[in-house]
This record gives sequence, structure tokens and C-alpha cells, in this order.
Amino acid sequence: MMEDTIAAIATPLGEGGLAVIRISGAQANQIADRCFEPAGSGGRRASQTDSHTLHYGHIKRNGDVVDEVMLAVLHAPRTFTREDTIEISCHGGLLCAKLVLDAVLAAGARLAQPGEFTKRAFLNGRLDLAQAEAVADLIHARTELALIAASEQLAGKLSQRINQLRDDFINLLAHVEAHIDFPDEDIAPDTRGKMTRRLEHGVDLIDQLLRSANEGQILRRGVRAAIVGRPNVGKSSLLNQLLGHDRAIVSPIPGTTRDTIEETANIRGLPVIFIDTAGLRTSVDPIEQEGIRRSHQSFERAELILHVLDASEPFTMEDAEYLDFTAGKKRLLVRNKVDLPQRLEIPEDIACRVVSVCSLTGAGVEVLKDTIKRLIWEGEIRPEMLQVMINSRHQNALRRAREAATHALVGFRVDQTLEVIALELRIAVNAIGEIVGKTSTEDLLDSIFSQFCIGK
Ligand SMILES: Nc1nc2c(ncn2[C@@H]2O[C@H](COP(=O)(O)OP(=O)(O)OP(=O)(O)O)[C@@H](O)[C@H]2O)c(=O)[nH]1
Ligand SMILES: [Mg+2]
Repeated sequence: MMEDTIAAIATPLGEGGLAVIRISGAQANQIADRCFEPAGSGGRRASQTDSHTLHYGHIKRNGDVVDEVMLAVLHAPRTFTREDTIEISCHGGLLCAKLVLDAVLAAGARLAQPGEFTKRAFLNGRLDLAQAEAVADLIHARTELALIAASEQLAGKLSQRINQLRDDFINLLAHVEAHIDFPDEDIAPDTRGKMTRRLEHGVDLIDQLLRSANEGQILRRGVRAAIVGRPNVGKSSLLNQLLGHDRAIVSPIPGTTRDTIEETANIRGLPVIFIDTAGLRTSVDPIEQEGIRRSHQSFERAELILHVLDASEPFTMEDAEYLDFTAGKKRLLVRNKVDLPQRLEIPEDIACRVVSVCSLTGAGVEVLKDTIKRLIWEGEIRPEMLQVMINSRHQNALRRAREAATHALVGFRVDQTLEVIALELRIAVNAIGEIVGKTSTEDLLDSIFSQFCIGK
């Protein structure tokens, strides 16, 4: 498959000033020669020009001009995929880009699969697997912090740590195997002790990396926060305040919000997906009933609950029911409408943080944001934490490595045979290697790269 030359639109589909079509593979220059005609007498064909140069001309198909473009020629190996690469900047808009792509395909390229450019970068040794994943994270980053974390990973900070860990285990394994090969030489007790300590150290390092997993999850995919409460207490108004724009319809009529509305906001650097829900109440309206059913679902999937109360009304039975529902979740009581005469008394036995806001004016919303941030993320976000944010695939591999390493450790302590210890160490080495792609199967690669978008 690597023999093919692939092409795809690398920019998002939609209207824009420019679109970029990317071509990569051994035939990239020849394909460009077939469909690109340089303007002016001095213009040279892609295959005859220097690397990293830009050319003005036209994309043609069957003799007709398709578009006026700039064509970048990048010769292997100094390219993202380490293959010959052509990047055509054409006019934006769906149709232009598609026609140029069609011309490129007609000239001999094959349409790339999602993530195939990055997969080639990996297979050609330009990136390791953790770095390739960082490319996807970089593209999907929703906050600046997530972006920093992804760039650190792309720069190889995580890979360095993983490679070092793997080297340590390989060293240890080599030691153990040397003793298996020369069974006459007994392992001195202090050698066994040294090996045990090195292994313990390795397990410590794995634990440190595993601890960063939760934080990595939060930065990557955000935290789901459901805004719940009785009808008309101001849930949608609060959502709009948190987002900073009028996303949801607000009205004095109870039961305004029917469907659940999801929108991501950047809360002190953390991506938080707020979900505005229909106020729960007994209703005969089938549409509202469906909305209420969806609210229940959002409840269950949310990691954080913002329970909104109307401060101008007394505490009701329904409010108490909500509190029963959400018991066991991270939650926050939001006392809304503090601008009106106050009649709300929150029962004292409710141990829950309370923040007062006015969703009409936005008063108190900044304090609310601080409180949300503290509930999701304790302490500071330190730069060194961002270097090694691991994702769930890494987490899974590290867990397996940890389990095997622990078995090996027990093996040392109970004088297990060296063969058994070596077996466990090898499992650990392989599991750690999966993270950077040193031990990878075709299935694993497919599952990772298929999560990319086409053109990446
Ligand atoms: N005075 C005052 N009115 C508010 C405040 N927040 C919301 N309101 C008003 O309360 C009414 C209901 O607001 P919504 O945001 O639609 O309430 P909701 O909880 O989303 O209501 P449903 O979607 O029907 O469940 C609207 O008329 C808002 O203008 C506030 O802080 N002070
Ligand atoms: Mg609403």
C-alpha cells in the first residue's frame, strides 16, 4: 500500500479563502507534472524544481483549466511523510477543492484514507506512535492547555520517558537472561537485590505516568457538566452566561428548553461541555416528556452537576428530589436570581458548595467558573504535567506493563525461577513498546489512524 501515491483535501470542508490538496508518495512529482501547468515561460515542472519551492500556475484536466493555484514542491525526505510531497493551494470552497482533487486523482493518485499521511510519517520513522497520536490531539485541541500538552507530546517528551522506561526494562531483562544462559553461575544475593530495586523503580515510573492519565483525559475530551433544575429557574440563562453568547432560548414560560443543548466552553483553560437540560416535571406533553427523558440521560453521563435553584422562591420538594438523584456525583448548587427578593433557604443538612449568581447580568459567574475549575482540577496545572499526558491507549498498555512488572517483582522476592521472571519482563517490555509503536500490530495501527480525519 505504501507504494501508492495518495492525495486528499487537507483543509476542512466548507467555504474558505483557500483549500490545500496534499499529495504524498513516490509518484507525487509525476502526478503534479500531469495536472499542473506552470505559468510564464520560466515555469518549471514539479519534477524538475528544487525542494521546498513554490510555483504559480494552473491545474488542468483534459486540457481545461480547473483552477489557478500555488503549488509547493517538497522532495523526500524533508517532508511530513518523508515521501515526495506536493501541496496545492487552490481557491477555497467545496467545489473548487473537489475539482482539483479529482484532477489529481485522474492524474494517478489514490484517495487517502483517514490518517494515512500521519500513518506514513509513522511507518517511515518520522514520528513514533505517541507522536502520531499527538497530531490528532493537536488538531482536536479545544483549549490552549490541551494544545500545549499535544505539542509537548508531538515534540517527543512522552516518547522520551517511555523509551527510557523501556530501555530500563530491556536492560534488566538482558541481565536476567544472561543468568539463564549461564546457569552455573549463581546470582549473587546482592545482584538479586539490585535487580529488585531497579524493578521497583520502574514500577514507580509507571505509576507516575498512570497518574497523569486522568488529567490527560480531562484536557483531551473535556468534562461533561449537566445544568439541571426545576423549570424556569434560569438554567438556559446560566448556560448563555457561561458560554458568553446567547446559545439557548430563554423565556419566562416554564418548559422552554425541550431538547438537551451541548456546548463546550473554556473554563480557566479546561474544556467543559455544558449540557442545558429540560427542567424535570410531570408533563403530559409528549415532546416535553422526551426532553425530560433526555435530561435523565444527561444526568447519568455527566461528571459534574450544576443544580440551579431559584433564589426568589422557597426550596421545594422537587429540589430535594434532584438532590437525591445527583447524590454521589460531583455537584454544585447555583443560587440564581439573587437580584430578586430572596425567599430560598437551602436546608442545612445539604453538604454542597453553593455559589450565588444573577444570570441576567452575569454577576457571580466568574466566581462560579473558578469554583467549577477547582472541582474538576485540584491544584495548579503545572507545565511539566503537560509533557506527559497519557491517553487511554497508553494507560491500558502501562497497566499491563505494571501488572507484569509486579509479577516479576514478586518472582524476585519468592525466588521464582529466572525463566518465569524473564517471561514477565518481556511482557512488560512489549506493553511499554506498544505506546511508541515499537511493538505494534496492524490492527492497532488501523484503530489509531482511522480516528484521524482524511487529509491528515
Ligand atoms: N430576575 C432574574 N431573572 C432571571 C435570572 N435568570 C433567569 N431569569 C429569567 O427567568 C426566566 C427563565 O429563564 P430560563 O433561562 O429560560 O430558565 P430555564 O431554567 O432554562 O427554564 P426551562 O428551560 O423552562 O426549564 C426568564 O424569563 C429569564 O429571563 C436572574 O438571575 N434574575
Ligand atoms: Mg431552559
